[in-house]
Amino acid sequence: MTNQLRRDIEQHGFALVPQAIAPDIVSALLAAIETTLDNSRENSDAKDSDASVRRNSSKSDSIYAIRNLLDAVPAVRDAVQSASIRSLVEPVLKPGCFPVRGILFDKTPGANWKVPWHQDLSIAVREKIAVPGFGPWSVKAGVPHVQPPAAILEQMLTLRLHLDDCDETNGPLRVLPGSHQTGKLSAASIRDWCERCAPISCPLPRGGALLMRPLLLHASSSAVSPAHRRVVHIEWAAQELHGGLQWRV
Ligand SMILES: O=C(O)CCC(=O)C(=O)O
Repeated sequence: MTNQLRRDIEQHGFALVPQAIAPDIVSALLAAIETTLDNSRENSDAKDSDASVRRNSSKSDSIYAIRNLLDAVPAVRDAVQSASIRSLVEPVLKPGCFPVRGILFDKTPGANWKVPWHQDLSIAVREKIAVPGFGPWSVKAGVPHVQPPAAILEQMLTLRLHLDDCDETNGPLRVLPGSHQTGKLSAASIRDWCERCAPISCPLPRGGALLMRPLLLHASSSAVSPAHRRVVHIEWAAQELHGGLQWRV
């Protein structure tokens, strides 16, 4: 299974693991996330309410993402170090690999979003330092982000843990297999990929996981029957950055 996983990721840029984490880990993650969200809802009127919790307009019940997830929900940081999770990531990267960024994505009736075809090009770093090959820079939820050279993204892996059943009706991720192999793509190349490659939909049950390369083209539609679609998205790396730049871990 491990070899197949490695081959799928190398060749297609992704692999689906329908049973990746035990039900008790899913429940513990959900409880920890709910506690964070309850605290945020209580403070949603305060000026300094946590910028990591992303809401659709100002409605406190329509939360669609938590950025800086590894800091915002420490239980996620612990869970991703569990043997079941490391056994998925290590064979693809290497035993010393480490999580570098976490985001919770949710879709709900109040926040039923969609995203067009794109690659994940940004990484979170501790501080902005000008280094050749890195840029442009941005700030997301108070954290400096930069687009690194493709060679760094090619050595990373994203793990998407599903905390709810996600079928074709609630906006599963779609991917274009093989699109991770040709570096950062221009808008014209993305259009070209969309025309000539059949998308693969990635529905998964609660407790399932999608492993994917950040450079794999992916998109998702709004849910047809919106219900929670909570996904813990964790990016992993296995090498340090250079030129004084540091991962924000
Ligand atoms: O969860 C989704 O549907 C999309 C997430 C996304 O856009 C991303 O991982 O970059």
